Amino acid sequence: MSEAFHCGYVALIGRPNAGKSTLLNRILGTKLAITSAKPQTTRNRIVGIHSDERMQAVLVDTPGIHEAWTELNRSMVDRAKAALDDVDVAAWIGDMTVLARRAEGDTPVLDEVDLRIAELLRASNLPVIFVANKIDIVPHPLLLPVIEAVTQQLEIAAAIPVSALTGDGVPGLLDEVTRLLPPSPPLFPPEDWAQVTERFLVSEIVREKIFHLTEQEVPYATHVVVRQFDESARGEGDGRGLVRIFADVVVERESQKGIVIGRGGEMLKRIGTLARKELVELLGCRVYLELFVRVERDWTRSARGLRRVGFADEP
Ligand SMILES: Nc1nc2c(ncn2[C@@H]2O[C@H](COP(=O)(O)OP(=O)(O)OP(=O)(O)O)[C@@H](O)[C@H]2O)c(=O)[nH]1
Ligand SMILES: [Mg+2]
Repeated sequence: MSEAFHCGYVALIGRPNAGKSTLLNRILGTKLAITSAKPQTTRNRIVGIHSDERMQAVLVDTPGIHEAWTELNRSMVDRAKAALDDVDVAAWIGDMTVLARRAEGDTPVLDEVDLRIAELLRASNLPVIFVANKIDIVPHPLLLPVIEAVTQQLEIAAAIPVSALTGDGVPGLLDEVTRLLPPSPPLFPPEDWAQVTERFLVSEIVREKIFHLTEQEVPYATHVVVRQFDESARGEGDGRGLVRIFADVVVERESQKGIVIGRGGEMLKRIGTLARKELVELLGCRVYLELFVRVERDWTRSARGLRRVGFADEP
């Protein structure tokens, strides 16, 4: 007897750095979302699709929910919240390295931001899976008090310990997702795995290298805009074609421009080299990448600034 097929949307929600994007990539088995050890890496809603023989989960990665001060941060948090309006299930990704440490001490396990997330999820009326992430580095006995603290705030459908890094626990998470998604035929062909443009992926890959290579406020003040994506010489997918990409790296101060370019252009060269290597894999052909750094003064601080750099039009 064959079981009904399940399909629907799942939002990955949580604080910055919890491992939402790492989990998305792990489930898809490929890199879609950029990740970094720095918080607030993801700024958009990024949609990836997991299909197997019993279900299709349309996964929506979101920016981390945090105390937002600038217009950019507010806009990121708004996008995360809005994601809850369009999904069937919410997965609350918790960073156990943070939560379990609190459980061990005598500070409350959930802080103000965590409580706000619980409140948002309660108000959404969605079935919630609490995903206890990073269990590869947290002793299992510490999970229980964390899960207890969560269930005191919110009725959850399940609590699943996972490691997005190693994949441990992820099959069990997908079982739970299947159970909670409504019976429905697939919404997308099984070969579809993402709903993003190549242009967007290109800008994200460049931005990721900036997150990895620069410090302090610089990654947070940087936006990447693909100005030109010329695939007229892309060819037939035999790897010999060429895509020419011209992208702007937008920062908000002259001093940041200096840092991104580096002494003798050395930093920009490192960013470009690492990004280009990954773009060759992504696009399956040779890549010419030219980066141009420019200043859009205080762009993160106003709605007008977000519009000027094009962030306001992104998903
Ligand atoms: N040890 C360990 N590290 C993890 C795990 N999952 C994620 N990380 C690390 O945690 C950091 C943050 O991961 P991301 O996936 O970028 O986190 P995020 O929740 O998407 O963060 P934002 O985009 O900033 O909201 C990275 O350094 C990851 O390698 C895990 O299961 N175990
Ligand atoms: Mg992320």
